[in-house]
Amino acid sequence: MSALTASISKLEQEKNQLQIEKDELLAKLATKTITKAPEVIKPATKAPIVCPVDWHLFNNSCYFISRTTRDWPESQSFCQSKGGHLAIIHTAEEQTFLWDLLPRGHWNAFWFGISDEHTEDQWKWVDGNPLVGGFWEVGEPNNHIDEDCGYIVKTQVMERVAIRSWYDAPCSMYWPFICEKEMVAGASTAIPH
Ligand SMILES: [Ca+2]
Ligand SMILES: [Ca+2]
Repeated sequence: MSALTASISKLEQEKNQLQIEKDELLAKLATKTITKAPEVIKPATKAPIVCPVDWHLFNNSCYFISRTTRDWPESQSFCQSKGGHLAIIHTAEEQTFLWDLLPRGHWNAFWFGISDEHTEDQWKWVDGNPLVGGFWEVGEPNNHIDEDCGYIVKTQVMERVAIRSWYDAPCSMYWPFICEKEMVAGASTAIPH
């Protein structure tokens, strides 16, 4: 009888030990399942912005330097027909990027997206925001002959610099112009012809 009791006691000990091992194995399995899950989720990669032919990428915008001439309102209409607007230039880096794209000439002038046509000497961008700072030539803007539209000049004179190249002129002048179109990474880059 006592031998039988001892046998039962031994079997119960073995049962308890097996229960402990089973719990440990289940715990290990649970850990493996949890740590494996994140590997399945990969971060989505954004497609890079690609500008159409004749458009140039800077930050998240594409820029177009026209070869034809228009007055300032027609220039803005042309840019809008491409889903953009006359260029809005906020930083010296952006100004310098555009300057480097422009060809030199006797008096090469290019409209961009600023005017004071609504209130004299209150310069506004084509998106309605007021100008802060700017890259005017010394003595400009001077409203010399009722001048309400902004343009950039690049000449053969090498001393001229990007950050002092803005002038004002009558909006009816016919000049080439600079369009800008803000782009969204991964979105369609189609620009209507
Ligand atoms: Ca003016
Ligand atoms: Ca002027």
